[in-house]
Amino acid sequence: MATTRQPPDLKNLISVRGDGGEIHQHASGDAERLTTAQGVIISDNQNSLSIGARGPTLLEDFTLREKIFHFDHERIPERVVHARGYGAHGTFECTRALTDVTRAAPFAAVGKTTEVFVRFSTVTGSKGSPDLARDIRGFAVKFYTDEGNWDLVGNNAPVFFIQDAIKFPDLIHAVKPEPDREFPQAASAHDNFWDFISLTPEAMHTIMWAMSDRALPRSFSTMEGFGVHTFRFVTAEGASTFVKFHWKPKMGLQSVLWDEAVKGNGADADRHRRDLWDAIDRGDFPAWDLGVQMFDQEFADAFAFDVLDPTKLIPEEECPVEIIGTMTLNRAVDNFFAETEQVAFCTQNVVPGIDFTNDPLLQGRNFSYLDTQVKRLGGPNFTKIPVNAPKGCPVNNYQQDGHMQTAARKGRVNYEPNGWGEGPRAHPLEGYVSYKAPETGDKARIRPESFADHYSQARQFYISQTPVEQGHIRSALVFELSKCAEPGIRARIVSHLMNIDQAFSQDVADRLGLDQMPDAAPAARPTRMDLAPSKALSIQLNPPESFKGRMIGVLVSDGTDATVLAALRDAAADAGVLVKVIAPKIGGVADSAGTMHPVDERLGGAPSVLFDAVAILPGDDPLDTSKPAKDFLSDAHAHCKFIACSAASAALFKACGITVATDEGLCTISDAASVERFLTACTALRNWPREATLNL
Ligand code: HDE
Repeated sequence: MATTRQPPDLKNLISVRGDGGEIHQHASGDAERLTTAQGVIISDNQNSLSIGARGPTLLEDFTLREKIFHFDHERIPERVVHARGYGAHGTFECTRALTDVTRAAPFAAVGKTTEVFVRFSTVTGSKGSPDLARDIRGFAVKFYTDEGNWDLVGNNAPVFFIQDAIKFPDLIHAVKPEPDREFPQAASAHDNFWDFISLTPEAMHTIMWAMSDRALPRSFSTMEGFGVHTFRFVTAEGASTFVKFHWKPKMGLQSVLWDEAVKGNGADADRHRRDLWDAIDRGDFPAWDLGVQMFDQEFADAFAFDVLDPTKLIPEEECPVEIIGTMTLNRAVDNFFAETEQVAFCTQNVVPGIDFTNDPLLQGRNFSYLDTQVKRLGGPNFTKIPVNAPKGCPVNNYQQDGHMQTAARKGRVNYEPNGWGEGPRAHPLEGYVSYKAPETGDKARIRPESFADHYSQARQFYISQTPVEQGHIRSALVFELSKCAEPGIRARIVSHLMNIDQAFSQDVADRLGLDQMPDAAPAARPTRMDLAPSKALSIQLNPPESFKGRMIGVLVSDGTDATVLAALRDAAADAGVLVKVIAPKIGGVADSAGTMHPVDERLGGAPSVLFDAVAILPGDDPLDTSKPAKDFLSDAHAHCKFIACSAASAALFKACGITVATDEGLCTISDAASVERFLTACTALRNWPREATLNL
């Protein structure tokens, strides 16, 4: 599948004589003909039509006018949120039929496949912002089912910052660049965001997710996805079961450290999209299991929180996640703009068998997404754009006209009912029927009492993390709040953290240099201390099964040991681990046997933050004198990565002040057996005990 580039066909470079003398231009030869949008073949794509070689350009040059006109209109408004995103096509395969709980088409039979399009995104940054911002990630899936399109527009966190849609514009205004100065970009570390959060206690649970390693995923394929809201499965008979959706990555969960993210964004701002593109290109298709938590009204009534409250999750220990299918992304887009930019997810796109609940955030979203698509895509016919059009079933209705209409009905009939005996009619049994939820109540603006506990699950998330992960949350808060110039904001946030955990808030306060602890924020409900830790909430307690799909950066120089390099390459290939060779010169590197090896990256151009583990295998070249080599090793060490070394790498280790003997993450490799041991050790992803020794 790897794409190779052909050099331009120089045979087609012909000479033509213009008034100004001899010039060169590319002629078509046997190639396809270049045309205008009207289909007229273009004779010259290099020179505008003018009077004389140095004279004025003519208004009648329709080729020039059309080309520039189209270019001037190439941009559409970027998404208000989730502007930075990347998509791919794939397939969902049902592994457990759910006909007893839903008539939803994708779950009709084991083995049934449904085409999907997925777009991952960050929330805050603009379209050109770096991939590894600290942020929640969007995880939006369009199922092209044979009963219409179903969009599951989720995030990589199962909870959200706010409980009611009416607060969304304020939340997003606060986190986006501040309006007078238009910075910071793709960052929540600024006064406006934390000011808003400090006055929004319901955000505390999601803040814990956003400050955790979850907000720095290693790649799209190592993060979970969640539908967030409670939805309904509905049977053909109209019976309803509540459901929460979970995507579980086959590669396992993995995140990076903040320092890696910062440096990685500089080294490769496109890291996540490149990772997805490359994985699909080499046939290493990213996959997720789809899991569901299903429960009835009785469970909902007994649950400690309101299942309609989007700031709450249901711990997997209380309601298991049952796997019902697998999604595999196996096809990159042909064109980013046509597909990824124009894809229009709408939460209200549901199919028979899936229905909404009264989650006020979901209700607001159902209203919002159509508006945003009309604004972005210019009219109501965006559903005809191929990436948005249903694939699994016909579209047949009387909607007509509007901007960019491409699917006009033939004939006289454009209304229903009609006496002509033509055209589509509704079908009461096959069509979408909403769940008959009985509703009563006063018309009023009321937040339910059952939404009032803002701290208990924030605490539950915190105590579910390993000590290392808890440390990362505290460091993230210290970093972010230190970027707030207004001391009062820092103190207000600490006053909320006090309701989550005393030692936690004290540590953050100490590291912020708060002169005295504030009073704890007044809590509408006291924090529950009895909620048990949930293992599923920790990344580190759920390590991957293997190191497959990860990447080792192998730093070599001329004379590198041929046997060790070959053993590492062979073992990595067997384990499905990628190897990138990094050397002082991109032109190639010679091993100890004199064999030349291609080099993937030049030292200095590929810092170790881009790799999951590294190997330092120098030859005769004095790598130890070079700063890029020292940075490569020091960073890998500081980021707790597994590091393979050889006898020849001792000088570089010494130059970096790293002692091999004291660290289990440092593995000397000399033959196939030791290489095997190194790769097995790498399955742990990081040697976390090292972090405590680093004094970061
Ligand atoms: Fe969105 N959201 N959102 N959102 N959202 C958009 O729609 C909105 C919310 C999510 O890859 C917009 O097409 C409101 C929660 C994703 O194209 C917009 C509210 C969750 C994506 C919009 C929310 C999401 C969006 C901007 C509060 C997780 C990217 C562009 C009521 C469950 C989809 C667009 C893609 C995009 C509105 C809250 C996820 C403006 C009003 C909660 C993954 O319509």
